[in-house]
Amino acid sequence: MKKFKVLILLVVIMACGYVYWKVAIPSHRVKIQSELVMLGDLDYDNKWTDADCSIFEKLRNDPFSFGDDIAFKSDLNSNNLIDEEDYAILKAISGSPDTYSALSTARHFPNPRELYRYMRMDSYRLRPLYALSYPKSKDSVLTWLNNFKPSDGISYRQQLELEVFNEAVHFDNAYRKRLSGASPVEKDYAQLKLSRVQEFYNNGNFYELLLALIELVEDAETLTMRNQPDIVLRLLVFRDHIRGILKSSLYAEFEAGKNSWLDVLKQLAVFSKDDLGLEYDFTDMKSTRNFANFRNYIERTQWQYYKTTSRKADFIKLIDYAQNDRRYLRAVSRTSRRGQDSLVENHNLPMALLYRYALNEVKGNRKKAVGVLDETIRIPYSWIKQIPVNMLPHGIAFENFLLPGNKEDGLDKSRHWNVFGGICLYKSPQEAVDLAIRREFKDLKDGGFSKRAMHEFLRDMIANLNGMYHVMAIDIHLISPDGN
Ligand SMILES: [Ca+2]
Ligand SMILES: [Ca+2]
Ligand SMILES: [Ca+2]
Repeated sequence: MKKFKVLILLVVIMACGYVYWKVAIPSHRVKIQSELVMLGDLDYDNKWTDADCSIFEKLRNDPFSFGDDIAFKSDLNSNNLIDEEDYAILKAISGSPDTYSALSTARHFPNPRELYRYMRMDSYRLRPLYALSYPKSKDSVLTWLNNFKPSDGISYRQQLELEVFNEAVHFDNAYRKRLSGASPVEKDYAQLKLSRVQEFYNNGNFYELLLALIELVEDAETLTMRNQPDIVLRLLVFRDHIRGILKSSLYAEFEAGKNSWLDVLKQLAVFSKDDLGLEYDFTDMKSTRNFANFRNYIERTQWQYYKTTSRKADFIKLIDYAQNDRRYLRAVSRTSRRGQDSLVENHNLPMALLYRYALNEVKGNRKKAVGVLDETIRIPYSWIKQIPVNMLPHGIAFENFLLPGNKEDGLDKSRHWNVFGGICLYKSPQEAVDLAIRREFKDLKDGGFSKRAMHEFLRDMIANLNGMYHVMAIDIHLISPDGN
């Protein structure tokens, strides 16, 4: 009996303890990890010293060899620019016994508390734009850079000018690092693009100038034929030949009804044989697999493995990037009216940027990066579930706003880019091209070989080839972070 009483007592005590714990003890309902960011402390020793000033000077010369975290901490006046005032503030506080005495010497000066930011560790931090006087502009390959000063102000045009200057400095640095190791083909390609840049500058077309510079930066920092089989470069040759078909008189005559679809495809077969050694007889095409499903091409378990082992945090970071990064947002905003981008030029740069970012997140594992992209391109199921079926739009905001494309493209080209790029990794570039041609041919046939279906056939092939080339050729370690 005594034992029973003790047991009851114990239960009562435990119940009271539980109630007290539930009701009286405060709990952290939201799990947020934050950190204290000390602006200007560029060497992370929790002090402002001359060492921080000398890092700032290095950053002035070669800003993009420093990561986003250092760039963020260099914006001491928090105006989203790395500018001369930031340097002046850093100089003043590093030479003072304390920040309050630095404050007393200047009328407009940050309060000490303004130099500390308490921030969520997973918050997206926009990299401030470089707006210092750039010492290497005098002998830059961009001859106009020396005289180019973004005008003061906060209008759309002035913002574009700031971004152009930032990207020009970015390119100047990347170009210097890449030049000695570049092959003659790479140098020729760069020269071609550089003359376009000059043209945009002369015309004052700052938006196109910005995108052309971003493209050049991406080429210089990541694109290489090093350690690649010869076929990778030939994918690009084949793509340019398909673009040539779209501009040819042969194609114009097909559009005018004077040529048949077979004439166009015979020309394509000549190129596929010359460029890649792949032969086709389009009067006798056999499809051996279910071409309706992309992933039937791929070792499905492997593909699934890479997708399911990707962390949720990677998807969130990629979406954060796509929603916030200035360069990506500029690139993805280049859209045109229906039918105006017949060579599928608007589409490639944003896809290459997304892929590079995903690659960085998964430490250079290409299969993983393709998996993360593939998962992000799909419409999140939970979104669909929230929308009544009869209200469900054809294209949901996610793909239309975060992914590139024109009115006629939707998410279609992005999937092509990514999936056929993935097939290069899982199988081989040859097999990827072969599957792409057969897949698109089936679409063409289903479309009754109409003008519209032919146009789509060629455009899809361009997107597929762009993906294949970039998935293979982008190397995120080409220029190492320490700038060597
Ligand atoms: Ca320091
Ligand atoms: Ca600043
Ligand atoms: Ca298609």
